[in-house]
Amino acid sequence: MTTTRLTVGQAVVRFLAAQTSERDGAEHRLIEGCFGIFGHGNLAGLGQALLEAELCQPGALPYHQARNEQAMVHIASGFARMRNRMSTLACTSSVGPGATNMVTGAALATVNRLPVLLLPSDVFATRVADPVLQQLERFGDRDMSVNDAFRPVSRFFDRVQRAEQLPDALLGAMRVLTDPADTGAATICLPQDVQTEARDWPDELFEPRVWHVARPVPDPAAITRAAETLRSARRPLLVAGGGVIYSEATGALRRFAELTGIPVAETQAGKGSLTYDHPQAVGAVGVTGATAANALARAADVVIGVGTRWSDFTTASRTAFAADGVRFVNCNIAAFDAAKHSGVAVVADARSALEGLGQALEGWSVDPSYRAEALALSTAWDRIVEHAYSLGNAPLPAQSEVIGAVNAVSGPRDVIVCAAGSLPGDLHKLWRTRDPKAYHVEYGYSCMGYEIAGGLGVKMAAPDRDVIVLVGDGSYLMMAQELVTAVQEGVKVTVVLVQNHGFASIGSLSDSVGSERFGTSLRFRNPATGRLDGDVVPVDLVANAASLGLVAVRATTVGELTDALVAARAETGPVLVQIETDPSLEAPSSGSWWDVPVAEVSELPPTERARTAYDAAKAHQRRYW
Ligand SMILES: Cc1ncc(C[n+]2csc(CCOP(=O)(O)OP(=O)(O)O)c2C)c(N)n1
Ligand SMILES: [Mg+2]
Repeated sequence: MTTTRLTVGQAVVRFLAAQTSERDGAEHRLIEGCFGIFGHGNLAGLGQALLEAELCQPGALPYHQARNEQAMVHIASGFARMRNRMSTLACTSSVGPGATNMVTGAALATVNRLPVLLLPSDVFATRVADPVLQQLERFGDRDMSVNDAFRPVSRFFDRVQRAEQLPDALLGAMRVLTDPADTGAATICLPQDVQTEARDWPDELFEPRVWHVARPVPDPAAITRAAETLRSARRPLLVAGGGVIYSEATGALRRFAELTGIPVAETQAGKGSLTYDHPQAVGAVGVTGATAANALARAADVVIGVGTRWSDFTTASRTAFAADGVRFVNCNIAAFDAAKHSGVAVVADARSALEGLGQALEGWSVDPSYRAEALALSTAWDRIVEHAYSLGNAPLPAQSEVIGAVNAVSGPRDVIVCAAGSLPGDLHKLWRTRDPKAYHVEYGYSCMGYEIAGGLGVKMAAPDRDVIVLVGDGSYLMMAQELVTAVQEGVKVTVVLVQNHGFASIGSLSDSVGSERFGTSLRFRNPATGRLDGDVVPVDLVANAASLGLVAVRATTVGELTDALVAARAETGPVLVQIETDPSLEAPSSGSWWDVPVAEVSELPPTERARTAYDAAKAHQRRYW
C-alpha cells in the first residue's frame, strides 16, 4: 500500500477533487469548488491546502471568496439546485461566528433537499489552550461547541476529532450528498489543530470515485395500488413538485399527462415541470395558486403528488383538497414524503414512477369533458394573468406589471431567481415558465437574502444562461453584499430591485390578521407619536449598488424598466435596475387560505374581526388521515 503524507486539510482538498457523480451515464464533478472566508480556525489548515492546490494542482478545487458565510452556503444551494443536485460546492469557515453564520444556509439547503458540503472549523480537539478566541464554553458539557447547532439542520453531521476519522467522515458525507432521498447539508466540523496535523494516507483514498445516483424503480405492487386508485378517479389532479425537475422527469410527466389527460398543477419548486402553455398545465396550486389549479384541487377525488413534500403553501394549510373522501397517491424518492396524507405510497424516482404508472394505466384516460373543463379554467386564468401584466397603473406600476415586463423581455432559457416577500407568490401565480430550469424560487425556507447569493450560484452553475434576480427592498437590505462577489468574479447577474419601502408582503398579511401592518414599513420614528410612522426613510439602493461596482439604473416606468433590461444584455458585469411599485395593488387572488393563527383575545377591533374570520376559515381545514 502506497501512502502520501498530507495534512488533514490537504487530504480533504485532494479527496474532494477526485469525486464524481453519475446518473444516466453522464458524469459530473461532484464538488466543483470551495467558497471560504478565512480566520484563525481555517487559514492554516484548509486555507493552506486550497492555496497549495491552486499553485500546484490548478483546477483541482478552485477557491472562491465571499462576503458572508451564510451567503456562501446560499451560493452553493443555488448552484446545486441549478445542477439538479448532481454537483455542488463546498464552504469553509473559521470557528465561532463564521461557522454559525452558515447555520441558516444549512437549514435552507436541508429544507429544500439540496446537497451542500459545509466544513466549519472547530475549536482545538486537544483543548490545550482553551478557551480559544470565539470558543463558547458550556460548563458541564465539554464536548460541545457552537458547531453542534448544525446538527438539527444538517442531514449529515460529523466532527473529526482525530485525523484517522477523516475518511469515514468524507465518505459518509459524499453518500448523503448523492442520495436524493436523504440529501441536504452535509457538515464536517474540522477542529483547527486537526486540520493542520499530518498523516500518511493510503493513496487509494484519493483515487477517482464515482457516486452513482440511482433511479429507484417502484415496487410493482405499489404501482398496482396507485393505478387502481387512479382508474377509480373521475377528477384526478397531478401536483408536480421539485422532484420532477431534479429527476429530469419533465418529459416523462408530459407523456403521462398527455396519455391520461390528467391536469398538472405545480408547486413552487415544481414550477416549470410543464411549459405554462401546455394544454394540461393548470398552473400554480395552493396559497399562491392560480384559480384554475385551485378549482380543480377543490373538487379532485384523487390527487397524485410527484416529488412534492406537501408544504402548507401547496395544500393551502390542508384546505385545498376539499372533496369528501379525497385520496392521495404520492410518488416520491423519500419514503418520508411518500407516506404523507395517508397516500398510496410509491417510493421511487419521479421519472421511474411516472413511466411505471403510465404503463399500468395504458388505455385509461379521464373523461373528455374533464379535459375540456381544465382547459377552460386555465384559459380563463391566462386572461387574468394578461390583465395583471398590463394594468397601466400610474404613477407607480403594480408589481404584476413588473413581472409581465421581465417575462416579456427575458428569453425562454433565462433563469429568474427569488426567495422571499411578495414576489415569490406573485411569480408563482403569474410567471409564464418556458423551460424547466428557468424558474428558481427558493420557497422551502423562503429566506430573505437568498436572492442575490442564490442567483450568483445559479449563474456559476449555468454560465450559458442569463440570470435575473428579482428582489424586494427588504431582502436587498438583508443581504446584498454578494454583489461585490459577483463584481469580483465577473459573474453577470441582472438584479431587478422592487422598491416599495418595506415589507409589503408581511404588511398585507399583518393587515389580514388584524395586526395593522405593525412594523412592516421603513419609516422614521415620529417624535409626535413616538412610533415608527414618520416619513419614509429615503435609502438610495441604486447608489448603494453603484458604490459596490454595479451598473445601477433607476427605472420609473415599466417602459424604462424594459429599456434598462434590454440595455443590460450588453453588459458583461452585474447590473441592477430598481423600480418603485405601488404595494396597494396586489396580484389576482388565489381564492385560498393560509393558516396564520390570530390572537384569540384582543382589545383591538381589527384583531377581533380577523379572529372571527380565522375561526370560520379554520373550520374547513382537513386532516387527510
Ligand atoms: C431571513 C428572513 N427573515 C424574515 C422573514 C419574514 N419575511 C418574509 S417576507 C418579509 C419582507 C420582505 O420584504 P421585501 O423584500 O421588501 O419584499 P416585499 O414584501 O416588500 O415584497 C419578511 C420580513 C423571512 N422570510 N426571512
Ligand atoms: Mg419591499
